Amino acid sequence: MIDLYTWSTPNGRKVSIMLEECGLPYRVHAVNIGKGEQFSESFIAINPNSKIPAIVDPDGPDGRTLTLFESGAILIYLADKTGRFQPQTARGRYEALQWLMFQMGGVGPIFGQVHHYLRSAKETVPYAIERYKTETRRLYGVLDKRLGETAFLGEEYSIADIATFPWVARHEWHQVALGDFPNVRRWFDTISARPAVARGMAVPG
Ligand SMILES: N[C@@H](CCC(=O)N[C@@H](CS)C(=O)NCC(=O)O)C(=O)O
Repeated sequence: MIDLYTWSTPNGRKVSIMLEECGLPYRVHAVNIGKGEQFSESFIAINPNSKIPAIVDPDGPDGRTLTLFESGAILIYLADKTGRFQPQTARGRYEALQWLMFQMGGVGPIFGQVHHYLRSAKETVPYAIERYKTETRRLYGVLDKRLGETAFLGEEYSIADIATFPWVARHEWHQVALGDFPNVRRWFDTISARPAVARGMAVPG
């Protein structure tokens, strides 16, 4: 059984959604990042970067245990392990990976900065709020254009959508009205209706 180290955040929920979608059995270990549990010696042994999510799969490549951090790497690993949620053609696979990396390098870090400056910063920093909110809306525009051309970010529902969904689910946190981006709204509603997504979004309980 896979051990999942996670917390109630978008990066953690990417992995619980994927595990639910794949029907893989897993055990949840809640790492309370508000209390600093990510800095414990036992967790640093799993992720030297002190961030959730991470997994330990006793049935890794060659039948040996695999310990993995970085949500994008975990999603690719689980897609390779199961042969699911990534297109089977080389072209389709690279296209899905492109949108997965767009999430990892753009959506996650930028939306995260808006959340920080609007909800957690010890002082109000108008320049930072403006900068990251503007970039967030620009990224929504990119998503909306793509989703106006295709049903999902890749050519089919894939790890690219699974990575992006939990961040868009926090649209109220980054003060984006989904009605302004109708293609993102349609995509969001479609994915929200998947039972595995609802279960993954409820982790850790
Ligand atoms: N690039 C990493 C980011 C992971 C990340 O930022 N995790 C956050 C929660 S969403 C965390 O553990 N924060 C605790 C901290 O920064 O101390 C990934 O995608 O796995």
